[in-house]
Amino acid sequence: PPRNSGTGLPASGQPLKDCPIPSPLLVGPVSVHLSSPLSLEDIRQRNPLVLPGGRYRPPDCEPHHHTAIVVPFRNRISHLRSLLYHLHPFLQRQQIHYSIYIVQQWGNGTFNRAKLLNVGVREALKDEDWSCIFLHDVDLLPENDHNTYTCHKQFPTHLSVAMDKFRYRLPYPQYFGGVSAVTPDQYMKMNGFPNQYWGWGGEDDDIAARVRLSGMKIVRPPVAIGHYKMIKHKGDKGNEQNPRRFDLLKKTRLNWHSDGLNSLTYELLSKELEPLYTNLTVNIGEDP
Ligand code: UDH
Repeated sequence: PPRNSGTGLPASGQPLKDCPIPSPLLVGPVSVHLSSPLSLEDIRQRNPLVLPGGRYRPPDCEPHHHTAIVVPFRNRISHLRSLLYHLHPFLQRQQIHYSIYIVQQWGNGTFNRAKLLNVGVREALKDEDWSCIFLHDVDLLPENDHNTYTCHKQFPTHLSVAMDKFRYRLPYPQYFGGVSAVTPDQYMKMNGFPNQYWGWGGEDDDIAARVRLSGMKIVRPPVAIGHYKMIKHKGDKGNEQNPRRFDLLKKTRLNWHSDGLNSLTYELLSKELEPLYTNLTVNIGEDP
């Protein structure tokens, strides 16, 4: 039933029943095809219940989870189409309340994934009291909807434990890249993510180190469930390997208190509620 936006109740006036756990809509493993992704308009038509900004709430039950998906982004429009095509139905089958945020780095300066993630978390929390924030690369497509996009109460979660690129195994024990999730409390506890990693590499290992240094650990779904397909691509212009990453990683222990959420500065250039996602365009400055 349609909701009455003033009261949060359905138009019938009756409060909704809690969504069942697990969701009866789950199908388990799905095959992900990457032939030509549909146009954004086609994807919108296939997802009629998604509201502007890429928001969704299950229409007939009260969700237990409120998840913001934050995607660092620049110049990957075909990957974005594939992600939206795949992720909207996937999340709706999980019966969660969610919204998708694309955090787009403005300009041609060196890419900075972790800083964009910091911006996305901060901006998403201005919209809603999200219980969980997903940090999601644009080129990773989940292959099993039992991999729920929800957070562990105590500890940060790493979801992309079995990527086809790494022959469906964890590449190394501390790996935290690809798709991971934190609650706002966990994010605060680790002082967010580093702002100083310009270019490819290292920032995900820094984030994993922060988890440990702030007294937490990483939790993961079973390998059989955490399957992801990565869309093949070449290295991006403006995201060359960062030669400083090894030196930076040696200093995480010293720097994590002073570099992160508490030192984040940026200029939000625009925020647009597109039909399938919220687009944040941001000036995060340049590698000094
Ligand atoms: N990203 C962009 N645009 C860029 C760079 C990165 O959107 O120009 C985002 C995107 O969400 C991507 C994520 O940052 O999924 C991580 O970047 P990545 O895909 O480059 O990292 P990954 O380790 O890729 O997944 C490594 C393959 C590069 C091939 C190098 C060949 N030597």
